[in-house]
Amino acid sequence: MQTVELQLQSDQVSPELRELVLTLLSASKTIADKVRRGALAGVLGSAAQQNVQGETQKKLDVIANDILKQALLASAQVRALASEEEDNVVAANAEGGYVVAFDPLDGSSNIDINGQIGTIFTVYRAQDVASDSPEQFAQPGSAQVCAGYVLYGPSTQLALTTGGPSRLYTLDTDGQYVLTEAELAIAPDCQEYSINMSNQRHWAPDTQGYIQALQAGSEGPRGKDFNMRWNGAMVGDVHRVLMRGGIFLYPANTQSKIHNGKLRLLYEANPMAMLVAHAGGKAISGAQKILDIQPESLHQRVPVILGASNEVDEFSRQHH
Ligand code: AHM
Ligand code: MG
Repeated sequence: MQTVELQLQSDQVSPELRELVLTLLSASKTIADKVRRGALAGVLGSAAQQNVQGETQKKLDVIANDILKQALLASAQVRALASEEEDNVVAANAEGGYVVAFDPLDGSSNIDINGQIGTIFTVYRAQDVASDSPEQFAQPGSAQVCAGYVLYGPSTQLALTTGGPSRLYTLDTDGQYVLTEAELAIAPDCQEYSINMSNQRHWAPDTQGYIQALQAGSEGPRGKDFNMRWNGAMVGDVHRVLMRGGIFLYPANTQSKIHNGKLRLLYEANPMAMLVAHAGGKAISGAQKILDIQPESLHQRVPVILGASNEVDEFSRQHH
């Protein structure tokens, strides 16, 4: 039995980063416990307040954010943190060598239906600027030292990379994350796609053409049938891609509110792009690799197309 603690040691992850990852995981276990108890823990429903992006927060968004924030503020390794649920960068320990960004509870609309939800996180090296400066996070995804998510599903699972392979762990009843897939690998070809079809009329013509070709199946230009799956939680949809392949898309949208896609670069697109890249897949925003994007603001949104490498290439070929 290989616990995440032992695996991080054998992967020669520095003691400081190890400590930081274990702090994140300890917080995730507290969240997992509340998620599991659901209505019994009084965590369902709306918090009757909005975040900086104008989204109504659920109680569990706020609870998960507070659990992670308190844990990270108490860590000697953390210089600053950023969260979907925090307007600005929050300063932590001036001596810390790392900064952490997270989406405390991804897939908020699944909370009240007992659907898949998760915590997405990423770690960068702290920069030589004020702890609470947005510059701490003005680093491209290629500079991430660690990325992962915890999926609160029928099992609680952790996908994690510290620069080597993307690995999968499962939370045991004794509170240990145990290695269950040493190297996740996304096959280059696929027959499954994941997209919110209700936005179809708002997509760019190239995106509409690409999806129409998939829908045409074996009679169309692609010459094969495709299936479609959509969890409504990125963490669940990307997990499926990591487990059995496929392509996930949240493309640009002509609706003004999500003109540049819905998903956030810092704490959604980048960590997922790193996990996918370290499992042999690709992640792009259109013309650019997600991991190459130079961030312009903390809560910046980007189109996300990720998964099977040949399928992502096929999407690119149809977008000029
Ligand atoms: P959230 O972080 O507030 O939960 O929003 C992000 C989620 C993603 O998990 C998911 O891919 C997307 O929003 C689904 O959005 P929609 O159903 O509006 O298309
Ligand atoms: Mg999210």
